[in-house]
Amino acid sequence: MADSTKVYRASTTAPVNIAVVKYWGKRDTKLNLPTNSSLSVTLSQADLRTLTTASCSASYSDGDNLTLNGEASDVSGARTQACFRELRTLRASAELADPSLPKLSQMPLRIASENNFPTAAGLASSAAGFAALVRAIANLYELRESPTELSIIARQGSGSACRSLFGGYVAWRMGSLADGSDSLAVQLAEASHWPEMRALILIVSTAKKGVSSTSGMQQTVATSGLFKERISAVVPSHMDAMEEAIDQKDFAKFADVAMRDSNSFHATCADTYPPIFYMNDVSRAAIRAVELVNREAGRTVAAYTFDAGPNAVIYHLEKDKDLILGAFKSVVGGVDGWKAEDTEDAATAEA
Ligand code: 2P0
Repeated sequence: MADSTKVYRASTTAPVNIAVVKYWGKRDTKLNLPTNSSLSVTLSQADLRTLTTASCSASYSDGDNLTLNGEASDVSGARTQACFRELRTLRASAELADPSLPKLSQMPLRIASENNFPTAAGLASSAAGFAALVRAIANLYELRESPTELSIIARQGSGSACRSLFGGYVAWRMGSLADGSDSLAVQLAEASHWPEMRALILIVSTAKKGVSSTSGMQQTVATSGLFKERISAVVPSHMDAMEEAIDQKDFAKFADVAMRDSNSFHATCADTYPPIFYMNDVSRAAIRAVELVNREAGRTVAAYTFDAGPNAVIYHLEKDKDLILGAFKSVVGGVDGWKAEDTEDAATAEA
């Protein structure tokens, strides 16, 4: 007889990823199906990651529950429910195939998640959060699905989460099917392919963003003319060029595409009606600092990218670290409102 007090448990971590070709726009809001493919670099788990423990037991009498950094969080949201449902369905079919397996799919789940960085920092916490949630439950259920198959589930939690199932360089292929079964993440290269890659994260503001990504991108889809050009021509060419740059470890090309894609994304935000502004004066000072350090070096040593907020991520190679840190101390350090910076090794995370 099954032991009704037994607690089954599994833990995992998932890294933060920062897109260098950005996801912005959904063709299906329920399944988080995007209007374009995207590409990210995963940050080192030593610096930025979510640690999640999933457990289940027939003795849990209070239903499914979730804590984030020690505080109770809502599990009733459609996104969390979609992840639970899909993972339970996979476990239930394994239990059907092998009746000796304990019926974990029928037990309440408890999920405890902790970030090792401030959630308020405006970094992509939902990406690491949903990736860790999905992987922790998949481990608990001993599912055999690959990270790419699990990415289809994580995507339903938060679009960008599908890219955090892997370390290194990751593409989210937008797919074309209505059920989302081909909208998934694939690893393009391990972090070890280009171990010199680094990212410096400049925290401009820890304030919560004014317009959430989910609603911002829908406003852009509905109102921006520039957006049509972005998804039909700009992003497809950026995806090709970025994959080549990574394959060839060509930093100048990587930087050129990353900066152009960030600019293109923020231009479509400005072209949204009413316009959306994520960058502020300090963000723009960071862009000028990158331009200056590249000009003074006589080669491309740094690339900026900005997500749906004012914080800058500056990509550079290890050999140029002192140059980059120096540039940001002297050029941006004096700007009012500059809060703190976190140095960060990029792309050394292993999935
Ligand atoms: C990205 N961002 O590619 C882009 C760049 C923000 C700017 O993915 O609604 O939190 O959960 O699918 O994934 C932020 O959007 O949105 C995002 P949902 P998500 O990283």
